[in-house]
Amino acid sequence: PAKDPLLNVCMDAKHHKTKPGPEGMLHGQCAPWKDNACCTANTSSEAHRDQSYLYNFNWNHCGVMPPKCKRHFIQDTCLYECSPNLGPWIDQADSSWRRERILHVPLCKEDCEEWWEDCKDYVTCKENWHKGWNWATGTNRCPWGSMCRPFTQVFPRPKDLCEKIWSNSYKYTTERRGSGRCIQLWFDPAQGNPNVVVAKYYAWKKR
Ligand code: FOL
Repeated sequence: PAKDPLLNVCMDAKHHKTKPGPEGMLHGQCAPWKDNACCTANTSSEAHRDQSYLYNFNWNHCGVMPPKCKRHFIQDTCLYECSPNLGPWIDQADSSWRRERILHVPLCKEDCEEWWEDCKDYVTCKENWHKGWNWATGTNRCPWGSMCRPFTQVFPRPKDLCEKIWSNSYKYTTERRGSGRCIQLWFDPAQGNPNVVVAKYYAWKKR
């Protein structure tokens, strides 16, 4: 049978490999993708650094981001850079830094809710972290006129966080982890990558 172009692919973005494949050593939280990944080992290490060269992005733009919150952003970076199972949601991006993006990836309810819960004590000045920063110093700082406000004010509900922060990369769902109907940020690779069947299901639905 012809191979489905929505399955087992990498998006054409800033740091992605052209095709997925095994990576002997992926760093830390990106290790679950090592058997088949769109990221290199180097990208996986950078995903764990503050102001890594990936996007020069500063997580600490309103004070230090607590580790329990930061781990979710690291996991998001690992999924975004490493997952070969996002094909059904790859879309054209009209931007200077990437040709393709992800749009409306159905995120499992628990992954979104735990992310929001663990970041409640943090503070930010922006709802959309893709656009509108002050980059004058080489890293993102809060734009003039914006104020650092509690996460719970900027993102009143988990859905607001997961959908708005990266310009609708994710869609909030009520699907549960393990259902085969939503993408998991977190998984135990001992049972294989649960997102493989999710991509197959949505690729089939799109026919
Ligand atoms: N995670 C997920 N899930 N989806 C994503 O799309 C995603 N993207 C990033 C990281 N994790 C992600 C990349 N993040 C800029 C800001 C953030 C960023 C990449 C680039 C940036 O340079 N913003 C400029 C506008 C650049 C432009 O659009 O031309 C700015 O105005 O702040």
